[in-house]
Amino acid sequence: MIDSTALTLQVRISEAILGIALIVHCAPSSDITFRMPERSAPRRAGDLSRQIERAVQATQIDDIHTHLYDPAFGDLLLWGIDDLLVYHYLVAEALRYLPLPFNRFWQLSKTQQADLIWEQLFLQHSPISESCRGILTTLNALGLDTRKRDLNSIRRWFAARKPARHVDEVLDLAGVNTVCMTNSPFDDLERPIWERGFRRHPRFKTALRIDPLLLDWPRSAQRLSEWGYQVSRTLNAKTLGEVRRFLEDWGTRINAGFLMVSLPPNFAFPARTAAAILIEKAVLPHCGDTGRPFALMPGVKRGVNPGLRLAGDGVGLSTLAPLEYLCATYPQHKFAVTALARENQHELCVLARKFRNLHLFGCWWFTNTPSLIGEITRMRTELLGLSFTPQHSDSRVLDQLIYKWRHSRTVIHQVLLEKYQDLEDTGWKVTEAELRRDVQALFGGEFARFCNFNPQSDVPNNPS
Ligand code: RAT
Ligand code: ZN
Repeated sequence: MIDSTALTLQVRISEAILGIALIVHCAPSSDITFRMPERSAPRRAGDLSRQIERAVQATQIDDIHTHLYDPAFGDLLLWGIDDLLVYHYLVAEALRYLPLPFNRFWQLSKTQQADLIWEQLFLQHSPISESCRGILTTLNALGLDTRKRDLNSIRRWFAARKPARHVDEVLDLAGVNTVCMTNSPFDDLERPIWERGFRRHPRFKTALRIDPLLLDWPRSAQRLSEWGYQVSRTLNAKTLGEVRRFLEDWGTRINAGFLMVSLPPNFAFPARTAAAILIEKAVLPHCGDTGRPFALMPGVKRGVNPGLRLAGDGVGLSTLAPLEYLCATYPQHKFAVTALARENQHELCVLARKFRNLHLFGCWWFTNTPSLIGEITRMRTELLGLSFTPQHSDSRVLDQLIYKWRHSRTVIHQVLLEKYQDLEDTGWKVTEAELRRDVQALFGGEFARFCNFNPQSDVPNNPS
């Protein structure tokens, strides 16, 4: 006896077969063969998830933007529990609770600030924000017992670490191969170390950061002239030539992989501003000569609340027309971009589809939270496939590499699982070797390809 469910199923199958027969019949004669959707022996979701997890965990990351320093820079390389606690992301959160004038907070020692932040964000309230959770992920991964809530024993544990060994152990624990520093000749603590020279750590790469040069030309003109460059405040041909010499000197001295600048939301290009003139007449010629990409980070409103110091910067929606202009007008140049505003992400993806000299990277700063990494990475894969770099850590404290990458890896795994699951539903099979290849592309391979790619030797852009 056939029950009604089986009967309905049989009718549906017959309808489906009839539908396919009609399509085949009506289709113009071709060598396309039609068949029922492939459903045989699908890989179990658990297996696929494990394979992706293996690829995501095993792939060593090239972290393309951090604020860490080569250990040769001594105290400039921050690490340990107090530096973790006084990270400006946590300062902003703690000062929301602390009944203390900002200047009183800044007068305290680092240890006192850390004590207050621990008290407010970990003991008086549950530490559920991304930055707080990050500290606990880090401590837990390092083998410390977070249940004890004992700040002083955590301090003692770090005090017993040997910095030189700690660096490699943290990088290894974080699954990070190399980190790219943010190197600024305008930083008075950093500059003399470069001038003196030192033996480079092979896992620390360099990027030349030029915010002051572009965003505060009067002050930078003064500094460049102190350093022997013949510049005037007027951006005439001689001055621009000297700025190029400065970029050349520092690009070579630090062996910079690329140049970087963060920009306000209203950045304009082309324009008669010092920033736009310097970009057009010094930065882009330098990048053209050397093949170095220019990384732009639009959307930061500096000093929205200056009393908070480093924690006082905000976000604004950027106009991306200047970026479109740059990509279209300088097809031989390479632009790497991360935008701070969530609302800029979709337009940016569409722009990257139009211009292959544009590489999108990272979920920057306020977008480096699990929910936004998920959203942005999903959108990027849907519009760009694998031709982008989903994340950079922006770590300022060495140990942060552990949590920033643990948290990001988890989200990237989830997004990839969804995407490969969708592929499997079509009958397409991705091998484990292909999964590893794809993850390597996302974790630094694609950025390396972009940096080495020479747009001049290839056919022009072909917008889709
Ligand atoms: O994320 C941060 O730590 C910010 O303070 C900025 O440094 C930002 O990442 C930048 O590079 O300007
Ligand atoms: Zn940064």
